[in-house]
Amino acid sequence: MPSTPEKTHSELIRGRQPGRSMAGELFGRQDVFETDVDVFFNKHWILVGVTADVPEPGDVSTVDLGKASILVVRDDDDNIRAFRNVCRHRGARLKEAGKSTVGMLVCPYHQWTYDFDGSLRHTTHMGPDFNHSCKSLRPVQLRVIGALIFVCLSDEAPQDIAVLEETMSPRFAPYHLQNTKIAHESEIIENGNWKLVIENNRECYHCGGTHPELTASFLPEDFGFCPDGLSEESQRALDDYYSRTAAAVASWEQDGLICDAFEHLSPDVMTNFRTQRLVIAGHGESQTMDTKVACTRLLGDSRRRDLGDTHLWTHNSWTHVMSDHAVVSYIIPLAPDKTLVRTKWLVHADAVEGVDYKLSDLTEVWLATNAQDANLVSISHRGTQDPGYTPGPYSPFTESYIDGFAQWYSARLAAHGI
Ligand code: 3BY
Ligand code: FES
Ligand code: FE
Repeated sequence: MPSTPEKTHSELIRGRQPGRSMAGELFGRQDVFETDVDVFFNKHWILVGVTADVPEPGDVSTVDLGKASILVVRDDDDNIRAFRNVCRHRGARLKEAGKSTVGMLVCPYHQWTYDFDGSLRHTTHMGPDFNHSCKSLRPVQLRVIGALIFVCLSDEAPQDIAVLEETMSPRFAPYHLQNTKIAHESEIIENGNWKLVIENNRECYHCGGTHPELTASFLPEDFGFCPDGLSEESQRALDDYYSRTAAAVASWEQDGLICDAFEHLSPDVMTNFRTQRLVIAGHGESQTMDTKVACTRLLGDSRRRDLGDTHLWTHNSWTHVMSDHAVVSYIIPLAPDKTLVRTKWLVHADAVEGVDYKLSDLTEVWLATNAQDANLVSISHRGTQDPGYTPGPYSPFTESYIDGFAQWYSARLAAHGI
């Protein structure tokens, strides 16, 4: 019997019923994965690190992304630059993934030597007529927003990165995020498709049942839109949250701090993001187990500990900035069922471990949350690959951002001819 031909990527995505989850093939198929990487990671702006990855001139951070690899370098004038990690001689990788410090960028193969501005400074055996000037490293477009490093591998980088920059620069400014250091980093290879990682990050339907550490400090706003199932206790907690929010927003605005939600998520945008200053529960200071600051050396100049949580999510990252520390996570797709999640905890550059902060207090909430989410991503990936899976309905109250993500995903593929 002839087998039914496989659906195309386009048929799969456009066959999705509005309000329902995606077809399993969109998470599991190799061809879909390759197109996703090409469109969403090679043609859009992606977060690949923080300025504290390269704190001093000559520091290099190398990020591998599919077949591509990117060198992020701090030059002698403290500018951060990005280049393709490909030698202009015969193409060897200049640096392996990870961090290092160098005087110049020297190719390990035949020692072609590049300056931090990418220009080729030195070669041997190439003869007197060899023109060095046309063999600079290929630059990669880069924007530093707060401390976040975004790059775009495409020559036609989406222009609406300017919206992200204009929106986030003033929100991040009070925290002086470039004057931070990495107190801790973690890497998890999650056993699931990158879209499941992002979907999971865009809903907190699962938070109450999964994240006891996070929910000590985190009260998602969309919790309030659920019209059913709220116990008296939850309703009281919610009323309390709304009155706290109103009071906190009034006092933040008095201090000139930007609070309102800004969403750039519709299918016609290229750079997909959301931000808002969220109220922290309990003592209202930080995403810690006791909801107080984990680091007594605060970020920036403010002496206020109750600055809430300025969150930002993009299609490959999520960031939370509080008065005492920031947590930045970003994802790199590795395979249809494997996604690397890197997380960095930032504190004031002068903060001293054991004096100003205890590492376990700083990292406890998000280490636990990330591990819990990794498990959720794994069980959802495996379930969607089961022949028994059929797409199910999103909650209109707590999963609307996932439906929005699917619409944006579809529109961006269409814009690239898929
Ligand atoms: O679970 C997640 O990935 C995120 C963390 C905060 C709530 N949730 C949307
Ligand atoms: Fe780099 Fe030859 S490939 S110097
Ligand atoms: Fe979660």
